[in-house]
Amino acid sequence: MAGLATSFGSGAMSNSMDDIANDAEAVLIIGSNTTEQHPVFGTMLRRAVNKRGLKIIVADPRKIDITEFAVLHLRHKPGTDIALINGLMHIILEKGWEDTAFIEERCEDFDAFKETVMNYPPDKVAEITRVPVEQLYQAAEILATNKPMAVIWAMGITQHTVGMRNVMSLANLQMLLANMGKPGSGVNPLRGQNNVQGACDMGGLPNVYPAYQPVINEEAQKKFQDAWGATSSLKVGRTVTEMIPDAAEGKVKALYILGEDPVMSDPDTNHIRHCLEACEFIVLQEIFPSETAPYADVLLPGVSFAEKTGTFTNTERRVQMVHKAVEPLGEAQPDWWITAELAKRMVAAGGGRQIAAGPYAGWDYADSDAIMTEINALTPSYGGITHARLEKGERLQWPCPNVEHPGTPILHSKQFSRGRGKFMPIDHVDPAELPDADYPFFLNTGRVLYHYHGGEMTRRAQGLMEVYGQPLIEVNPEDAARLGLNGEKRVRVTSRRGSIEAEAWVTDRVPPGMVYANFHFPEASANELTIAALDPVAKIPEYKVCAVKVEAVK
Ligand SMILES: Nc1nc2c(c(=O)[nH]1)N[C@H]1C(S)=C(S)[C@@H](COP(=O)(O)OP(=O)(O)OC[C@H]3O[C@@H](n4cnc5c(=O)[nH]c(N)nc54)[C@H](O)[C@@H]3O)O[C@H]1N2
Ligand SMILES: Nc1nc2c(c(=O)[nH]1)N[C@H]1C(S)=C(S)[C@@H](COP(=O)(O)OP(=O)(O)OC[C@H]3O[C@@H](n4cnc5c(=O)[nH]c(N)nc54)[C@H](O)[C@@H]3O)O[C@H]1N2
Ligand SMILES: [Mo]
Repeated sequence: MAGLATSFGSGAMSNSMDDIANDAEAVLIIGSNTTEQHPVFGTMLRRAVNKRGLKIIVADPRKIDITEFAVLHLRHKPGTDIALINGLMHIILEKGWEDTAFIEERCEDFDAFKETVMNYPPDKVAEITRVPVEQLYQAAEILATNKPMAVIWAMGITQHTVGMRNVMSLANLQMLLANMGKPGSGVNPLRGQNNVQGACDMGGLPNVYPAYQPVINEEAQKKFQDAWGATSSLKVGRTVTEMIPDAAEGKVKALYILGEDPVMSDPDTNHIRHCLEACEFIVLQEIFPSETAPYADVLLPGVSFAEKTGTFTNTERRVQMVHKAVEPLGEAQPDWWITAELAKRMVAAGGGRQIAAGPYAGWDYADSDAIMTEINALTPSYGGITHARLEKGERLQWPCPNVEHPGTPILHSKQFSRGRGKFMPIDHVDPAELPDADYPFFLNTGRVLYHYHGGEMTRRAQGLMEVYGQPLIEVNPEDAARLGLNGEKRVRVTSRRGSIEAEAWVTDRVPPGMVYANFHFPEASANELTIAALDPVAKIPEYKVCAVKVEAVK
């Protein structure tokens, strides 16, 4: 999701968990189920509330656990974040709470932005978002008058057709209040997986080499060509959400899938099955035979996190060393080793793009330390992050350009990556599919504390299955009564794309008119229902909004 890079560069947290927990006076948690999905940070925030009175505002359609620690819960309609943030900024401008000096010295394009925000008076915003006008005023005052204030978000903000625009709106808010470059402030997307930040940093994106060096930049291309002795095209590649549908159209003929389970995790599962069936050749590198395994022509056994040595880069850009704790079973091998062996064979068969020599041209790595040495040489922000320093216990956050550098806990303290921070005028746009007479409910999807994504790992843990052993669909008590659930527990949820049946959890965690499902169990995965509408820039699917009907199963 570094596709979400705006004025802020890479789409990483600008600040660190420590400084937010220690120094923030207020925090806006918007679209992040922080205590269930980021339990370590969630605990730090709860402690900050109890110990020093940190003021939390939660903006989330669901009554998630962290709302118990919040001074205010804005329960807006899903997919209306832009209107909500514009409404808050409208009030901030009306009251003169913006930081004029910061805006003049550090930012640009304020006027066009202001003009747009002026179109979002509180009563109009209340109508779009269903948040009462008084709450909008309360929220704006708390956010503007408690400094520093940090904004924290996750998938509730990005998994929309306006995901990128949502993020830009939050950046506008923080520039308006000068909450940038200081402890306890900033724009803080919580990255989800142990190493999704590292994967993006290493160029696991269609448009960049490691450290976000653009593939369309000839200088960057030459640098990697000289180092690797190989070419790549100067064109931006495809994202996952484009590749798999392209397989159905014959535009992609083979897929090498590594550590992904698209049958469980991609939107509109029926369509995904069709695409995988149509694909000529699929290699799947896994640690378990997942739901995607039946579609693969070849299965390659990788090893799990506990069976290998290397680094993970976490949500706050901190590079952490992990060590092999158990020996791999059978023929399983580290993922890097399998990939290198595949590459060697491709080069030998003349199918690779290896054309010349270069200091890092071969694929003969002795271990992950040797890979890190190459990273140090080619990835400026990781220049000084070596295994030796990490082994000594140094806590290193990139950018860390050389071995003397202590790392960078807070970004943008003097200026933004692009120079001046650019205000963007952003208007509310409706989600791709809204409830109507045939499909009258909002479907919202995501996770629960006890399971991880497709559940391939967590459904194998007996203790977790004892606590949460089947998929549950959250249904509001008013809706349960209206549907005649009456003690009957099972519901059928149907969208234009598919249907699932599961037990209902009747709870006011969801508002009336909305149900919430997870994608942890193959027998009732939310993705049978979700829509494959994508953000036009980031190409992330709109997992957080589509329309469904809900029926009691007798
Ligand atoms: N236990 C556990 N932890 C995990 C994971 C897991 O599978 N299990 N996965 C990891 C990964 S990869 C990720 S990406 C993160 C995800 O972490 P989160 O993004 O925190 O998790 P989600 O369950 O996707 O929930 C997002 C929140 O957004 C809210 N929301 C829904 N729609 C909207 C909206 O329109 N606007 C706003 N403002 N909020 C909305 C939901 O109610 C929910 O509280 O979790 C990580 N941590
Ligand atoms: N409806 C809905 N769908 C969603 C989301 C949502 O909120 N709602 N969230 C989306 C998000 S944010 C994410 S990140 C995706 C996650 O989607 P996926 O990445 O597809 O989900 P995982 O279940 O984590 O799949 C990872 C697979 O990797 C395997 N694996 C684990 N460790 C290793 C390893 O070390 N090596 C190898 N080779 N394999 C390994 C596991 O067995 C598992 O089958 O789901 C997305 N899908
Ligand atoms: Mo994620």
